[in-house]
Amino acid sequence: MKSTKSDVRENNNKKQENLALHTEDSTGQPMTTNTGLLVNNDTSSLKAGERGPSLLEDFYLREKITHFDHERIPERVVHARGVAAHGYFQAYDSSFSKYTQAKFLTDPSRQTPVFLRFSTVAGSRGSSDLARDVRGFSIKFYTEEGIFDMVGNNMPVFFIQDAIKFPDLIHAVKPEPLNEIPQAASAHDTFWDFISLTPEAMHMIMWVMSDRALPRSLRMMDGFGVHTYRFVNEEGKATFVKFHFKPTLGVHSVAWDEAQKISGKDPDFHRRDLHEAIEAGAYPEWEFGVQLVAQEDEHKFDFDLLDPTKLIPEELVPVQPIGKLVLNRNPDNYFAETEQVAFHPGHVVPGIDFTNDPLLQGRLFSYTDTQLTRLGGPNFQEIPINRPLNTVHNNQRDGHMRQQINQGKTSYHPNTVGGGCPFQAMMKDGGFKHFEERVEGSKIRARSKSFMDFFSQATMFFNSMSEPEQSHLVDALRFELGKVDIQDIRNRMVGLLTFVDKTLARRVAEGLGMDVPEPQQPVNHQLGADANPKDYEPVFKKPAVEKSAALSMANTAKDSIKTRQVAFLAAGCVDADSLASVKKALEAEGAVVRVVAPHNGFIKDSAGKQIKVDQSFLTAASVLVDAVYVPAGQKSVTALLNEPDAIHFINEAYRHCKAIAADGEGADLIKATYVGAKLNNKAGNDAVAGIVIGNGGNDLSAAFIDAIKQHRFWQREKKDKIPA
Ligand code: HDE
Repeated sequence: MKSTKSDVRENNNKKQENLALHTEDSTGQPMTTNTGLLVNNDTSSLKAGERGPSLLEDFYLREKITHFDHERIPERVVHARGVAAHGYFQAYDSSFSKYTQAKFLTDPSRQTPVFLRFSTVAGSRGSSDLARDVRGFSIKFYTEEGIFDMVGNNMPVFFIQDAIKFPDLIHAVKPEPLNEIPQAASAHDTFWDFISLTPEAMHMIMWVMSDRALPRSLRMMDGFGVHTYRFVNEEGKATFVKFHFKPTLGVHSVAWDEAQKISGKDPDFHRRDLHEAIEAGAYPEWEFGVQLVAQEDEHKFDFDLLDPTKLIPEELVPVQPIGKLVLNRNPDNYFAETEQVAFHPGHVVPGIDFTNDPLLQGRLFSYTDTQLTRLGGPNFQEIPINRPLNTVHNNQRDGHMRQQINQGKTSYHPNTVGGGCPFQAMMKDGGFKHFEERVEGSKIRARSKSFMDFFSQATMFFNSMSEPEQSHLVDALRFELGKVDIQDIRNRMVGLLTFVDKTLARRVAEGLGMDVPEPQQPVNHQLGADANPKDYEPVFKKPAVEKSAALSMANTAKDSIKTRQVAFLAAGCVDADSLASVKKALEAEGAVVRVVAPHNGFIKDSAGKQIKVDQSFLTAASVLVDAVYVPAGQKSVTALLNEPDAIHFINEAYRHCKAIAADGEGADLIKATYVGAKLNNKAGNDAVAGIVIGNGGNDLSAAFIDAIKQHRFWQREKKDKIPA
């Protein structure tokens, strides 16, 4: 269903009305040219005779082809691949008005429209969703006081401390210039060359090599503002603030082997998942929370609050919930909305201000600058998705693609001819007052010496992880550095890892078949040629917090199977009750059941009822689902036993540590796989964790639901690997 001028649907809000003014629905409409002329023939060009040359005079052909020729715009230089959705934010109460005058954060009666765009960073617009990468998390809040953009990531820290290094970082990670290889992957020489010379990146490297870089779903990942910002209250008093968005479904990931396979089976896995969940009414939700630090406590931590490679451990400053963010509507048009949306960390509203984080400061320049080219000129704020709720009045005029038709004679201020309008608003009526920070200092091109601890939080992150998470991180580094050809780069990287954790370095070195290099003082290459390295020596210290529970995904919410995809493997004569009862139980909990069979169309169950097949083994894959179930039914199971893809399905689901259930004869299929031997011999231990076998009589649904809630049984990985 499309929203039209007269049909404003669902979360009926001002932004939607505003977008509806620009939305067109062609249902029941004749075709026209861009000048409004009716089109009678859209299939043949104008020719001199049926077999003759086409005529230049064919204005319709010319218009159509010309428009087509210009359909593409430059993709974003970073974060090119993205997907977005509409929704709203609502504060829980007014308690934060002590800290901020931002009304959308303190007035619980308001629902502020939002547009959230998720992205990967390195890949092109057509790359796979499952790249090992940071995910962008950008929210446009259309508040009554103007637009606030929270342009964040799914990881709370960043690679570099100063914006001036951003082009270098991105040039290093993007495909190598001589052959444009590899696409959407950091596993190549230039990235690791740069990182091995940039010790400040080590904390972020821990995050990007962790499972956080492989989200199960965009709906199951955190969002962070990364930089320290400021809240400012009505009295002008400021408080430092870090932004957090925690998903109600918990933070979950896929396995690396799985990610690579998904990239082939369904490169649109994440965008499809988001679209389908919203269409099904399973609206993704995040709790917006803040960490607050009083102005006078600025120097109380063992790191600098302005250093974007550091986070504030939640043990030191808890995250306080401020409200809920819900996504409840898919865009009507990908290009018009998701592609043309323009975020900017400099879009703030009264009550939210910047700090002097040197990474943030550089970003304040970059976004408008890049959008001027990407969106074709200075009027991109007039594109419907970018417009604020209120009407814009100022003296800016003209430029490419101007939409607003300004009336009157004046376009300057002050004026008398236009009655002094648009006039400057009084502060009491709103507007932005910059926090009056006292700034003093000599002009100097240098890095703060308080930024020189590169390792302690990397160590804290590694310490905080569960054993399987640590193993995944080791494997990730082995994979990435295994793709590096230049041995010196591997040496430098493993050398840097020794400062994070010696065992980590040893395990990575083992995988690379090399010795751990003698620990050497890491050289801080990020300094100017004339800087005295002695002044900028890395600082080595123990992390203030040894382990932080919030950093491990093992501690995330595991209380729901909502939107989880469960494959039911079945063939003709599948036991009617065994299929229907489990399906009903899972669907009642919000899971999505897909019947996978040897062929498309329909199969008959044991009661003779037609069951619709959702996918055949040709188009289905275990990597695309969260759990697998084999219902009872002798004939059905015999057919599946003759289907190598069914055997592979189970083996692969087992390898990726997913919940697996079988009922009655269904257990025979499990026994025919690699999993079978484990069932016979080792019942009750890690090898069979998450496997639920029913005897055809009692209902296994409850046990299966509990298993799916766990997301993964990583403990299985400690045992022998399954060749799937
Ligand atoms: Fe960005 N970044 N960035 N970035 N960034 C862009 O803006 C930039 C940084 C982030 O969904 C660009 O419109 C610089 C940190 C997201 O449309 C560009 C620096 C964080 C998105 C740009 C950074 C981000 C962008 C490219 C170093 C996390 C996607 C297209 C100072 C807090 C926004 C565009 C969307 C996009 C510049 C660092 C997040 C080139 C110079 C740190 C989520 O302007």
